[in-house]
Amino acid sequence: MKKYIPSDIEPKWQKKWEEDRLYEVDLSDAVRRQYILIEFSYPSGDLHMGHWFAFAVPDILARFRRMQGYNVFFPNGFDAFGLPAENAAIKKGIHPRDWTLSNIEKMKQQFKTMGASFNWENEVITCLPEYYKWNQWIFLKMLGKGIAYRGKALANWCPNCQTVLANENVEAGKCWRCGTEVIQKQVEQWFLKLTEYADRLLWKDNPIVDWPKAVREGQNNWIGKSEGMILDFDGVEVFTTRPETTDGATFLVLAPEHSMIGKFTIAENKNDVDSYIKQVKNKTELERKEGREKTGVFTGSFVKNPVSNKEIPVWVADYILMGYGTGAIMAVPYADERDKEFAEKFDLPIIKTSFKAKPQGKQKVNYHIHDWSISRQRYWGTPIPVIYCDTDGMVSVPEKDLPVELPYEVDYAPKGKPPLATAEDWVEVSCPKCGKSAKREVETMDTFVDSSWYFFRYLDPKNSQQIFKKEVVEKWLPLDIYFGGAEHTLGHTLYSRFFTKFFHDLGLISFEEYARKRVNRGLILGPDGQKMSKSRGNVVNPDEQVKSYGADAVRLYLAFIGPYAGTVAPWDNSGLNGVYHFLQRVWGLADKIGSNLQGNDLEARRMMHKTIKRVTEDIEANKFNTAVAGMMEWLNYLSRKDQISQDEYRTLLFLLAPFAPHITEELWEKISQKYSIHQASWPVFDEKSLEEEELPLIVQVNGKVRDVIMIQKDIISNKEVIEKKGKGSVKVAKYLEGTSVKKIVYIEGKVLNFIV
Ligand code: ANZ
Repeated sequence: MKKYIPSDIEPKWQKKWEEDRLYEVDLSDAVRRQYILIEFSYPSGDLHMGHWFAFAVPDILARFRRMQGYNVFFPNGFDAFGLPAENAAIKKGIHPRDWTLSNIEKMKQQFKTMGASFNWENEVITCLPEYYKWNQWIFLKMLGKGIAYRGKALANWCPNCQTVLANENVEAGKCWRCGTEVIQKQVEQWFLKLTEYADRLLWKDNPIVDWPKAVREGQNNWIGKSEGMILDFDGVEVFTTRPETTDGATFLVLAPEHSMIGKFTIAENKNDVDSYIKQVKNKTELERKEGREKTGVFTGSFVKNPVSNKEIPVWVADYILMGYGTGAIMAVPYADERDKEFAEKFDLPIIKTSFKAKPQGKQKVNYHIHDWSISRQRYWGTPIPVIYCDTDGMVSVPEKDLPVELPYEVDYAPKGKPPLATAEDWVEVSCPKCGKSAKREVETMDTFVDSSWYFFRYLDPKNSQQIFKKEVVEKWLPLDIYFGGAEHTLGHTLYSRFFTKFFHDLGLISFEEYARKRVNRGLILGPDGQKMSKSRGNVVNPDEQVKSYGADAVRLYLAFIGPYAGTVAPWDNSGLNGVYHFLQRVWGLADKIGSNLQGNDLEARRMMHKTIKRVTEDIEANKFNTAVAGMMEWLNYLSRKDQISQDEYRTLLFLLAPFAPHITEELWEKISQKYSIHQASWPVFDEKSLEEEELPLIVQVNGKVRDVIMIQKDIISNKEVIEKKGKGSVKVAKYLEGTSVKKIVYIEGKVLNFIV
């Protein structure tokens, strides 16, 4: 047979599969369904090795499930709004829309070289009006229910990007995108009321939903449920989780933003208090929480401790945050570390608490999670569908007028006001209520809104009348499995759960969790063991690897590199070479095909069924690496034989097909003249063939063990043959010599005893 040259076969099959719509799914048939999803990608314009690891490996599971007879839905799309497009536009003068759409085209071509079985016909691209119309629709529903609201809050503000940042987008006090120092600023913004769903978002024991413990705990900590009490100190409300320590409260602390500071500050202290408050302004929440050195200032006033009845001083300090509890605390330096540090620094009394104090107060549950700020002062996002009218105030855009399309012509260079404000023709509208001239909202939505519900839309992406058809969604969701990055533990995967619960409450769906199983994939590092990055020069380009070794080898290598969940492994070219060599051997093995397996070739049969079992169970557990190892071991065994059977070779191809779809299609066609291997049935293992065919049997003479012999399983109940075998043992024969056997006791499969 001619040589294995991947580039001769891969593009050919990719084209044919696409033409034949081989993976097309009938969504009306959900009897044996599997909805397998990978977090969609941002269209950066280049498919890197991280994408290959993210997408090519789960494709193994999708193909395997199809061969098992499941109706598999495996869509793909693009999370296409966001800052990089806008930054590229500012830098290079290309319009964000053009930049994004051409990147998508390029990436789709690259995706095709992977040979993955995506349902592209259900593609979702979030920056297109047919998608973001529904973001706006959801927003209006949320507005109607009070879940979306306009509020003012201290926000992380990036002076360079001119935008509000969510807490998780601030890394060590700096903007995650550009590295600029983040400042604190009071800004009006749109919020989604995550806090209203906080309790329902807490993970409780739920046996039907299989999410990693680290994700569930991470989300629960982020939500941060805390049960305590609100106590009153002369009109100041404090939140405490330790009311039994109230007798030890020796001072009160207000957050620098607290509204009662003015009331408590006496004239002599006013300058100090004002300058302290000013100085705190530039600190981020994180800096205040970590508080290397406690700082604060005395107001000059006192309040009464309701338990000890002592007058205690009122201080202002930035380790108290306005956004949590009531923004005021009773300080118990005897029991609380931070209060102790503060008391020591400012020489405040520390007195023993009885831990028995029982103050009057109200029970209160607090959550650390904040409402989700979703407004961005940027261009490339979903316009928020509200209109401001001098007469009617804020008015929703009527549903029939959706989508509010993003105008193409804007000046998106940062100017301290949102770029949409520069599109005057677009901004000016007539009020839907009174018809007088009014203005559109010029802020856009955080792109995390787009990704909070895209898995619903995949099921019905072209529906222009409804967000989705309930019947289809009820049949296909929750997802059977959701693959993604660990970085989305606090963010995307929680926001999606929130949207799902909101959809549930709207009556759109009957379930409340959108994914039965979540798998956080690992990470492929550069050959130097560092994160791949252009600046380090350690990037392995998948296109080049595919050119040299073929997509099948790259796929197989990525599957083999380690357990899919959590592996962090460096790229290793010799490993890629190794799997390439394996594929070559599979190719060459076709020359050894002889007659079919004979019934008595028990060992060969056992090896085959053992491998089927192993590969099947490993794929099911997302242990693609050990599945590959199983096939390698079997190949070694087969290679040692002069001849292998049709059955063996066919089975090897079937097991390998999800991993290396092109080579197996080619070989399958060669040996069987059939097409397509990807529509063939997954091999089923035969438990019987797995069993060892020999058993150990103890042979005794007068009850004493004289030998242990191996007997074939199929003769186990034939007493005559067993007796002969026993007598045939040299060790046993020694004791039987010169005696006469009076009786033979045989316990089937266990003991043979000669009584002499
Ligand atoms: C007295 C006390 C004694 C407290 C003690 C703790 C230990 P979690 O569990 O996070 O809810 N606190 C309340 N509001 C605060 C704010 N806005 N900024 C900073 N700290 C605040 O913690 C609640 C505890 O954190 C509260 O209980 C309060 O201090 C403090 F031995 O009250 B405690």
